[in-house]
Amino acid sequence: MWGRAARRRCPRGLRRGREALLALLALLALAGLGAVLRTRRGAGTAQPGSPSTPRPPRSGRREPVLPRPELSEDALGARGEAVRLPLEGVELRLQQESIQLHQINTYLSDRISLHRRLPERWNPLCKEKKYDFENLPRTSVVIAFYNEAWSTLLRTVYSVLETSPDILLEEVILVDDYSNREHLKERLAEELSALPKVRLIRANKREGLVRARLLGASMARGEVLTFLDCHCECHEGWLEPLLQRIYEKESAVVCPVIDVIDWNTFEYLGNSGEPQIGGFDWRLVFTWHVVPDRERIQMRSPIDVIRSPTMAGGLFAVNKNYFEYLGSYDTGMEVWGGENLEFSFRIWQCGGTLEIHPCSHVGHVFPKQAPYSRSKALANSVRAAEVWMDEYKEIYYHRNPHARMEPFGDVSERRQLRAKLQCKDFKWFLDTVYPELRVPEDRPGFFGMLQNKGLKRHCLDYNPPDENQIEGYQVILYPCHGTGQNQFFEYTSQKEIRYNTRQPEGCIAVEVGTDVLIMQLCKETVPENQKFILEDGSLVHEQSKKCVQAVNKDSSNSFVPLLRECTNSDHQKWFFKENMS
Ligand code: LR7
Ligand code: MN
Repeated sequence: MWGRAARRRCPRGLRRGREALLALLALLALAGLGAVLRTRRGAGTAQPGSPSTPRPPRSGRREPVLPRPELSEDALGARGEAVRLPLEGVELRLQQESIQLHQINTYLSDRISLHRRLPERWNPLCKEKKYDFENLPRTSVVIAFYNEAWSTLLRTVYSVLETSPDILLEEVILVDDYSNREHLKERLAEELSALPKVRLIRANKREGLVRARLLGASMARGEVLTFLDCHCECHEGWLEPLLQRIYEKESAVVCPVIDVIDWNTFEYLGNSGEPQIGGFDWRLVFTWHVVPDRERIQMRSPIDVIRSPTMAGGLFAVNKNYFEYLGSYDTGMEVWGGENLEFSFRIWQCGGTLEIHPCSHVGHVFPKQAPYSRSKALANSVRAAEVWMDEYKEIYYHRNPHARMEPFGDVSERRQLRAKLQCKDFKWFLDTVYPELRVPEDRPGFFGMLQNKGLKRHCLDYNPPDENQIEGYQVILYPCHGTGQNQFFEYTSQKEIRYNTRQPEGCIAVEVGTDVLIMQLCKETVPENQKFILEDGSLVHEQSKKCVQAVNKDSSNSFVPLLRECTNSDHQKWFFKENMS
């Protein structure tokens, strides 16, 4: 059962969940959504499957829905290896244009088979795992897409059909989120109509991925919903572990391991070792990190599920009734972003678990850069913070002063949902689910931009070339911009100057014998070279007893922070500011 609130009110809550979804559907339809709203098969779908509620054994094939067509060994990228086409002239230009348009090398993708095989990327133990095929719940796979390239979209569909056991796959629902590319119109409908179990529905205005997915979910007949992005490739055996886990535990939301497909070479990367789990930093940016020991000692084997504080967002399976009970998604979220952390917080705080199954692998093409505007992500994150983070939302706002100004709409319904489900608070989440995340002190007057007094509006700034590898570069000075990010620092009671908009956190340091400020990773016990004393505006490096000064760089007009003998000059004075006002 589904935890405290659920145990008492589950059937009612369920019905209400469904009513709410139907009401939402009606609303969406009114708003002009869902040109092809077909009636759902019976409003009362089966009760969620679990060992305690056995369903009559089903028959069906364990083989995939479709067989993989023969493919010659030397076909391009036929086994997931990297491909680089030797192009010149017109062809090279076409390839570049395709990258320009999709931020993915779709010129190459179009030349790789839609039915290619993938190299084995799972733990060998996964092959020996047995599944209750006859008893497992069936799933609807829901794939929303917006202006996706032909071959990446079709390869996703074929890979689902060619890797999913027939007996487990109810259907594949493709939701066109009001794309305007020609190839996604009649031609796509025609191509898909020839495929078994595949349905195509179209929004008739741009809904964004949250409402597009919900439109698909509202039509789903399967007991489980499995969401995928529209540029994925499923690895052999990806589906069984997800469904088996949900069969064992209805309130488990289960993600596959996400392997990387290179946007330029279409190489299928990833490994059979231990997967990474999801976290976030205090800007509410999703992060990956290694499995903590506290989790590893709980696992009964290397192929046991791994609990994860958050999910990346696009690829997961959930019992459909449980998804509705949990409040599906926040329909006030637009386009892209934020829904993954919102859902992660909600799963944990409201009694579910979020897990990654090491035996389920799915590849995802990470584009070169975002192919469409994602400016709504900020408002979406604010909605998540406002509903789920309690007073900890301030830590987020400190690092994104602009978020405080962002109009985020009405979240009262989502707060009511939280109350109705009697969800736990964010402190519980941090303490229990994500203890690795340090909670900043953010003492008044000791966080924000660190501005120099002698210069006009110049602030400490750190701009790592690689977001995921922040240590090693020099701290600089830059005109204050007031948007947090690279200019956000926190001075702690442990005398560190923390650069903690990222995970893992950086700490400003000075190597012995040098006078430059560089970034290192923070440590459990603060190293001597990371200690600073901030007093009366002076910033003294404790180990060297020298002061941080804005120093004119080779008599140009630009300044850098360096250690100098203390003089009390304004160029050695620093003060924290929260925003530009
Ligand atoms: O307006 C839109 N309408 C849509 O239907 C915008 C997007 N979409 C579709 C889109 O075509 C795609 O199928 O929604 C899906 C996700 O959009 P992407 O692929 O542009 O997103 P992403 O892969 O860059 O981003 C990740 O974070 C998102 C936050 O909102 C979503 O949760 C994505 O599903 C998620 N992707 C993954 O988790 C795959 C692994 C990436 C990582 C880490
Ligand atoms: Mn994606």
